[in-house]
Amino acid sequence: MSDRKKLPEQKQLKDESRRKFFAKSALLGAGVVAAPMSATMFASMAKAQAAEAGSNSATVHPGELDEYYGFWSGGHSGEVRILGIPSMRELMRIPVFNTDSATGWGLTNESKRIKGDSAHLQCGDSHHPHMSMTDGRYDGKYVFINDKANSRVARIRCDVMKTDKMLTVPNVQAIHGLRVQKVPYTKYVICNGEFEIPMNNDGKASMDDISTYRSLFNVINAETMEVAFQVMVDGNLDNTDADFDGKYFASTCYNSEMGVTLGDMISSERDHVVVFNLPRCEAAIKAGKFKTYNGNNVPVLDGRKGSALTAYIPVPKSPHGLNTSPNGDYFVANGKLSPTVSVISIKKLDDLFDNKIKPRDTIVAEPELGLGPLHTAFDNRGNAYTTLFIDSQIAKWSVEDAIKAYNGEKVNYIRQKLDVHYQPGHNHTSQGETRDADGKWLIALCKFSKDRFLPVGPLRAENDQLIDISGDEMKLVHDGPTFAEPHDCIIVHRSKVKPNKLWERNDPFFAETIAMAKADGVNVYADNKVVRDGKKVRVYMTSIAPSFGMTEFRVKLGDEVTVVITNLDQVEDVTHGFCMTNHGVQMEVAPQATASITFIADKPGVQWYYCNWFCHALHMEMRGRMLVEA
Ligand code: CUK
Ligand code: CUA
Repeated sequence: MSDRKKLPEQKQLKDESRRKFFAKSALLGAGVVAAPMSATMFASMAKAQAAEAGSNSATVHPGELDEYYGFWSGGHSGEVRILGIPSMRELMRIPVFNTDSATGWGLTNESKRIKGDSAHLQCGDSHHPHMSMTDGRYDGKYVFINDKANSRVARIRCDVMKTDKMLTVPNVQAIHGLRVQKVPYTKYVICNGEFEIPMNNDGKASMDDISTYRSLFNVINAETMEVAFQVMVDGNLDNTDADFDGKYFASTCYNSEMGVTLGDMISSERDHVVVFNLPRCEAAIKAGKFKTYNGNNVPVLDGRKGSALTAYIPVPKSPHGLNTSPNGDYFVANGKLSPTVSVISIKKLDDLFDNKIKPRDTIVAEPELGLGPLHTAFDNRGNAYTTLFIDSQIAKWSVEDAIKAYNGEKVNYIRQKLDVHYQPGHNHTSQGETRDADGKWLIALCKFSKDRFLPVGPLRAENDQLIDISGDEMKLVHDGPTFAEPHDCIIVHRSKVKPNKLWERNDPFFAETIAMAKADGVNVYADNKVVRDGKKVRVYMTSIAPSFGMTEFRVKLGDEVTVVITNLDQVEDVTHGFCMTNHGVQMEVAPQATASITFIADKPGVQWYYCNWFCHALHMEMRGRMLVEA
C-alpha cells in the first residue's frame, strides 16, 4: 500500500488551470485590481471545470432535493446512514447495533425489545445494507444489514426508517456477506457465516482438530426474521449475491484450506465459489434431510463437496466480492489476491447441477484488471466497474469483450482506469444490483483518505467518492469524508422510497408500551398519570410544544421508574425529547409516537427533566421536576 507517486488525475487538472491562472495574473502586473479580478476568475474557472464533468450534474442547490437515496453501512459504528445522492449530504443516521445518545436507541424499552436477546450488546459492525426487492427491483419496504461483530442480522422499516427486527444467527460466528433474494420477491435474506467453528461448539467437542470446523450459509425468512435453514459448506464464506431467476445463490470462499493462521489460509492456489440450489435446498428441508446442532432447532443441510444441493466452482485463491450482473446473466467473483475476476454464466448452472458439464465450464471470462480486485458494479450498457484495492483505481471493462478475449479473440476489454483516493473496497452504481441499473452514478468507498481532507489527528476520515459514469468516461466529481466505515452502500431512486411524515398511532413499534398503559387503565393520548406497582412506578405523560403534560411527579428513592411519553404534536418535524439529568436517560419522541425508558431513581431531591429535541421558541422552558423522597 505505497503512496501514489503520480498525482491524481483531478488534482493534476486543477493544478494545471491554477498554474495558467497565475501566469495570466503575472502578465496583468502584480497589484493591479488583483482582488476583484482573482475572485471573478476563480469563479469562471470553477464553472468551466464543472462543465467538463459529463452530462450528470452533482450540484443540488439549497432547497432542492436529491434524485436518489443512498443507504450506507456505518461499519463498526454499528449504524446505517442515509445520504442524498448526488449531493452526498448526510440526511439521517439509523442506529442499529450501536447505542445512540440522540434517539435513545439501545436505551428505550422499545429499542431493547427489538434488540431482544442481544439488547445488552452496545456495539456492532455493519457491512452490507440491501433493500428488499420485488421482481428484481427495489420495493422500498425494508433494508437489511448484517453485524459481523455479534453475528446478527437486522431489518430497517423504510416507512419510518427505524430498525424493527434483530436476530442473532445461531451455529455461526461473524455474519459477513449479505444480500437479498431478488426474484420473485425477497422471501429470503441470505448471508454468510464467516469464521469456521466446531459443530457443536460447546467446548466439549475437540477444538484442536481443525478438520471438524465448519462454516454455514444462512437463509433467513425476510418477514419473520427467523432462520429458515442453514447450509454447511467446505471452506469459509465471504460475500454473496442472488440470481434474477429465484433459483441460485452464490458465495465466495477465501479459505478452502480451513486454515486458522494467515499462512494456512492462503496456501492453496485455488479457492472456490459455492453455488446454492434453492429449490433443491427447500425440497431437502421438506423431506426432513437435515440435522440440528448446539441444542437449537434450526435445520442445517449438508452442502459440503459432493452434495446435490451445492456446486463448487474453482477460482483463483482468496476471492472476495460476489456480484450479479443486472441483466441476470453472470455472477462475478472478484480475485483479491489474483488480478482477475471470474465471470460465471448463470445460464450454465442448470447443466452443472445436472452433471452435464464440469465446474470450470461455467466460467466464461476471467479478465485481468489490475491489483486487488474487490468488488464489481454494473451500468445498463454492458460495462462493469471493479475496485482495485492495491492500485487505488476503478477499472471499467466490457463484460462481452472480456468473454471474447477469454475465447481467444484479440480485443481490449478495459475501457478506462480511474484513480480513486485511496484503496477502494466496495463500489456501487445507481440501482446497479437491480433490473433498474441506470448507469448514472458510481460510488467508490475508499478506505483511506490520506491527503484529501484537512488533517484531524491520527485517525482519519474515509473517502466516499462520487463518480459520474453517464458518459463514455468516468469522471470523479465529489470527495465525501465519512466516519467508520462504509463497507457497502446502495443507491435507490427516490421514487422507490415513501417514508411517513408522522407515526401512525397503531404502529407495532410501540404497541407493547400501549398495551402496558391499557393494563394500567391509561389512555396515553389523553392521560397524565402516575401508576405505582410496589417499587415500580410508571409515569405516563403527553407532550405538546412547548410543554410536557406533567411538570412534576413524586417517587421514592430506589424506585424503578418507567417514563412513557406520547407526542401529541401533529406538525411535521416537531420531535420532542426526554432527558432526566444525571441519570443517563435520553430519548427521542417523534410526532405522534410513544416512547418509554426505565431507570432507577437513585438520587434524592429535585431532579429536573427536560426536552432535548429543539421544538419551539420556548423549548428551553419545556421541563419538569421529578421529586425524589428519601
Ligand atoms: S466487505 Cu468491506 S471491502 Cu465486508 Cu463487503 Cu469488501
Ligand atoms: Cu419539546 Cu423541545
